[in-house]
Amino acid sequence: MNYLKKITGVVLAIALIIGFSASVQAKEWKGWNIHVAGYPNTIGTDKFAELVSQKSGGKMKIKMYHAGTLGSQPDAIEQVRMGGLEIANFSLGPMGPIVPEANVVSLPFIFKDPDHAFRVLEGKAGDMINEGMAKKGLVSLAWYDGGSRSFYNSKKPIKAPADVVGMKVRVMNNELYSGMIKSLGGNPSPMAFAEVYQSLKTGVVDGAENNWPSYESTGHYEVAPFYSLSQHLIIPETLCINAAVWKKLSAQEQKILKEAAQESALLQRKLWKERSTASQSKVMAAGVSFNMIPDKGPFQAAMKPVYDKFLADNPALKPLVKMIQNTP
Ligand code: GTR
Repeated sequence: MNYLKKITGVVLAIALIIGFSASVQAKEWKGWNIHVAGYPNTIGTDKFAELVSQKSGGKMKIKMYHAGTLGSQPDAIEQVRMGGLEIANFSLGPMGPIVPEANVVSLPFIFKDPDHAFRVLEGKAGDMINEGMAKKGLVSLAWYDGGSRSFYNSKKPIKAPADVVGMKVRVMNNELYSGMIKSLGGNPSPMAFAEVYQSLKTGVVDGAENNWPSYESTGHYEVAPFYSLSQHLIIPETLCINAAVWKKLSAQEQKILKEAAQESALLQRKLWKERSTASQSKVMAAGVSFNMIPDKGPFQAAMKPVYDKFLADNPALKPLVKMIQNTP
């Protein structure tokens, strides 16, 4: 009898522990971020971790690992999906090959400007992207600004698609970007972010494309000083969490994460605007040759095969593409 009581006691204790840990975080979560100290996303994700700790009275802990120290972005996306990492700030660019709904933002020129992208994300199209991510094990908590990306290279100003012909251009890992460069007559070279500086420097690639803050923070401007304002891609970023971890949290804990993420996003977006201007000034002062592209029409027209292939491969995403294009 005594023995039975003991067993029942142990079973009860285990049940209590399991029940409890289902809603209270037991270990410190690991967060991935690709950017260096002082970058808007680095400050934003640190703020997120700080707010989560504050709002949970120290019960929920996140340690952010910056500068891509926990691996490349495609690897980190897998890690967060599988639960090796819990939290991350990802660009939707490298997520596209895994989450088809998220890939629509990587269609060149789909957004009018970064504010248009945020209006889209706040509407039904954003819900569809969220659902697509959730199906693949990622829950988006907030959207960060990724500005708009333009071409830069070590050879000459790009003014028309003809200037890209024969150029070796680094792209992020996503067929859409390779298609984009091929459609302009260039040779795409998919490569991890961390390898781009050296590749530009040694001539493995002639050019790449990114927003002002990344062009500056990576030092790419030192080795590829021609920046041409094509603004061909506007790729929003997400602050996200592993879906299995998310599902185990109590409603209160989920609320804490959401609120902290939204607050951190407001900060990131404010800092983003400031950094974009500051980065531009810095690279210009360092002697970058910058040009506008008054007529982007030929670049947009050249993207027809990219859209055609994407829609042929993903017919179910046609309504989402239309929805984005029709969002005022
Ligand atoms: C940055 C972006 C990173 C990464 C990088 C790249 O603008 O914030 O997440 O995608 O571009 O070009 O690899």
